Amino acid sequence: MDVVDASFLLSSTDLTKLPPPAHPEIAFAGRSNVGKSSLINSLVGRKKLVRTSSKPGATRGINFFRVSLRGGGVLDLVDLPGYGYAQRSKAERLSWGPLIEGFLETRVGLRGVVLIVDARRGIEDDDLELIEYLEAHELPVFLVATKIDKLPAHQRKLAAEAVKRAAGRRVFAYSAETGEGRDVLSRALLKAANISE
Ligand SMILES: Nc1nc2c(ncn2[C@@H]2O[C@H](COP(=O)(O)OP(=O)(O)OP(=O)(O)O)[C@@H](O)[C@H]2O)c(=O)[nH]1
Ligand SMILES: [Mg+2]
Repeated sequence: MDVVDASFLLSSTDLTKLPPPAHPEIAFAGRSNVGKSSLINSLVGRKKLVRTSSKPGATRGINFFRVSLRGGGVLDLVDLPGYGYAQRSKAERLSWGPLIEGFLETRVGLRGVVLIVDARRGIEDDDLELIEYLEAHELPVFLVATKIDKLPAHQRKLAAEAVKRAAGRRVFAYSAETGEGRDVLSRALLKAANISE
């Protein structure tokens, strides 16, 4: 992704306050602490665009980032709050479903969802549920196995293959730490957004 400019637009838990759909959007979803925000920073090549944390629950609302690309294209990247984090308040956990589902069902500019899993943990039930939901809503899914750098080199391919088998779909191996997988995923996302490089 040849980024000219990247900036934070807004964060909200209110679907009516999100930006009007001016540009193609790509959303990033996954379990809490899996590395969603780090992946956005890595894709965009800006270390501190999105706040990351070693503690789960860092990303709360729906966060919009706007990226201008060298060819003139503009893409909105949407960081979604993670699921599966037990320490959140009950009210927050209960509000997650309607908020995310409302987002996924109403954004007319949404071109795909990057679903991120930890390469070491693989696919879990809530990830599979989200994949089924996205398929049912005919939203393109980009399944990413991230933190691949945390595995010894000889286990990386096996781990990615295990995720692929469990999900029955293509998987992108990724590391926000080393940048592995960045170009392949970038290309797939730009294609989905109909932006030529
Ligand atoms: N080694 C390594 N660490 C990573 C990678 N991606 C993320 N991390 C680390 O994992 C932790 C969580 O990363 P975040 O990007 O904040 O995760 P998140 O999914 O946005 O978390 P929430 O917003 O809390 O749901 C941070 O300490 C990151 O530095 C990776 O590819 N490799
Ligand atoms: Mg985050």
